[in-house]
Amino acid sequence: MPTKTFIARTWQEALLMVKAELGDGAVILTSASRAARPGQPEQVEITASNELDAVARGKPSTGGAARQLARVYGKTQPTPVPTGAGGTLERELGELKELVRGLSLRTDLAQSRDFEPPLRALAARMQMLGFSPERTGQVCSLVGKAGSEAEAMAQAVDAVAGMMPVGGPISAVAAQCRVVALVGPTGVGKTTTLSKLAASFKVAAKARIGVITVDTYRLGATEQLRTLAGILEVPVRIVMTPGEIQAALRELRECDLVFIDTAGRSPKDAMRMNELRAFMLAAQPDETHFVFPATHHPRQVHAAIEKFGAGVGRLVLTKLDEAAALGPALDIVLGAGKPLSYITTGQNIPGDIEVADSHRLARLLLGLDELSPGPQI
Ligand SMILES: Nc1nc2c(ncn2[C@@H]2O[C@H](COP(=O)(O)OP(=O)(O)OP(=O)(O)O)[C@@H](O)[C@H]2O)c(=O)[nH]1
Ligand SMILES: [Mg+2]
Repeated sequence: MPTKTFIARTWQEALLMVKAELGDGAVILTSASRAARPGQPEQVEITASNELDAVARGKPSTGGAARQLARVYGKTQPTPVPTGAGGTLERELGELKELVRGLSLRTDLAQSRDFEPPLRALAARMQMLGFSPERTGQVCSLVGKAGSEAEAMAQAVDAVAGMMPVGGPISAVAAQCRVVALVGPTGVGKTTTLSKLAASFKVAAKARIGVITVDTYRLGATEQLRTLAGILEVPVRIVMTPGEIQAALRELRECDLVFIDTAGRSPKDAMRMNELRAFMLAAQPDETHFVFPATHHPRQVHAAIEKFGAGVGRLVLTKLDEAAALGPALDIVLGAGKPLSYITTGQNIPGDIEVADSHRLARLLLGLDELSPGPQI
């Protein structure tokens, strides 16, 4: 089916019609509201297609709209309308509300005389990629006069890159025993990221690496690091109490870099958070990186990072490969209020990690770059 237009009384109704007829992979191409005629209710109109999915999967396309997008952006990677597959009704409703907010913003853009067609197309594109209405508006206002959609897109890359704070990689100085801690909520990828970093610095930079783990709570947590340490031949110290951490650091003082792996903590668990703070106070790391996944909702990041304390200097954004849409990553980074050090893009050790680069990230978020293979660290 090339494209289909749905007319309804409300955005929610229209979106439900899109989903029912075109399925979860539907992509909204245009939207508009029609002024009510005397005695008749106002109507909204959405034109959507489920064909862009085929383009994204590399299947040949026959329809005009998909080809048009592919032509305009060179590489087309549209994101399906988020529908919260497998989620609760509440979550689906929440996502629908966000979609409606996004559509309202697009309608505003479409109705504003200040916005030319290239800018309106950019706004539609950003909505498809999951950018929040606020960021879409912000980026569109930063894009100047654009003669074409491709030009608007190029300016949008610069605008998103300019908004994306990056703080550079870990600085390893030979014989300075730099201590780097990774903290964050449970299961976000701390140990995996630490393993990638330890392996990269050991192999590529020939740095002397040491590892300390204070994660003795989870069954098998220390095994994860012991296995890695065995393969890489790096010393590992397991620390049970904050009092032991200085002794472990003294033992590893010949290393160029000492990584500290911490237990995942729910920011809501005050007792465990205090324990973690006591470990960090005793360790006094030179760098503390907060690990957070691109799969979590941006609204969770701010409260989480605040609970982990003022010592957090940089953000590691993990699991970009698992995120349904990458647009929200901009809100995660801005919500965290910390510059990015690394992004991770898969489970492979040490391959799936990159030093955060604002232009690469902007191109990823805007669907112009592929996740892999990324630049090696
Ligand atoms: N797809 C994907 N999976 C990842 C990535 N990073 C980590 N993972 C996976 O996420 C899961 C949890 O990773 P861990 O490194 O154990 O997470 P953690 O934060 O140390 O977990 P806790 O110590 O239990 O708090 C594992 O299955 C990892 O392989 C990534 O960038 N992409
Ligand atoms: Mg862990």
